[in-house]
Amino acid sequence: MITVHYLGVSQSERITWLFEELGIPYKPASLKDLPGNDTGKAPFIEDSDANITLSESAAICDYVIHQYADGRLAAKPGDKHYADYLYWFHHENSNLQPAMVQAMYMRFVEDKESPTMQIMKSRFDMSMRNIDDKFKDNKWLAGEEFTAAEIMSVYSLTTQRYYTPVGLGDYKNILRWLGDCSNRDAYKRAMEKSDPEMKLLLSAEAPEKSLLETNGVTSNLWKRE
Ligand SMILES: N[C@@H](CCC(=O)N[C@@H](CS)C(=O)NCC(=O)O)C(=O)O
Repeated sequence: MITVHYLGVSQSERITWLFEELGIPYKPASLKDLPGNDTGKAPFIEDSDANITLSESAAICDYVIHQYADGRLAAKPGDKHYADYLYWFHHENSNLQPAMVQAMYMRFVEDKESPTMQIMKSRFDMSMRNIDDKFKDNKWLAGEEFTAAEIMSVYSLTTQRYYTPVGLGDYKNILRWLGDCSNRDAYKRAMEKSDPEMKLLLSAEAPEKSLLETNGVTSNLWKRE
């Protein structure tokens, strides 16, 4: 049995969603100080059958998909969309999430017109435009099927916006895709289990303030009304 250690309002939601999509039993548990979790971050899994512990969402997705699900939700070498799958699966933690985290801190820089800020802003805009453009002619990130690339990517454009309050009004294609992802029963189940109190950020509107400005997750900003 795999125990999924998670934190609320966090990237951990990817992993509960993964398990719900695959229909594999798992034990949800909150994150605590555990041997093997050297960075202290969530998500973190313990696989008691294999005597394995693992952090990093992308590594956990790959591990569970290939160890327990015969590669479901991943493209395989030789598949038409294999390269697309690899690109978008890794794009999240190497491009989109770092862009979101940078933008989260940019809010606190006073001189918004400085050359550094201009460069960072244009990189952020480019990253968002890149993903929106992807959905102009594509329902999903990698071909005709929903894949783990979706599971990796949704967090940055939804829950992360409690930390980086970015509106999505200029990104209609992203909004359509978020609607398709969030309509999945597995997504609904996962969010209900891992963040039952959280209002989901699925529309264009973002909170006015970041959780960094309002007492973090102890604030009421992220709670359902
Ligand atoms: N790259 C990691 C990021 C993990 C991460 O940053 N998790 C945050 C929550 S979103 C965390 O555990 N923060 C607690 C802390 O830093 O103490 C992944 O994809 O799993």
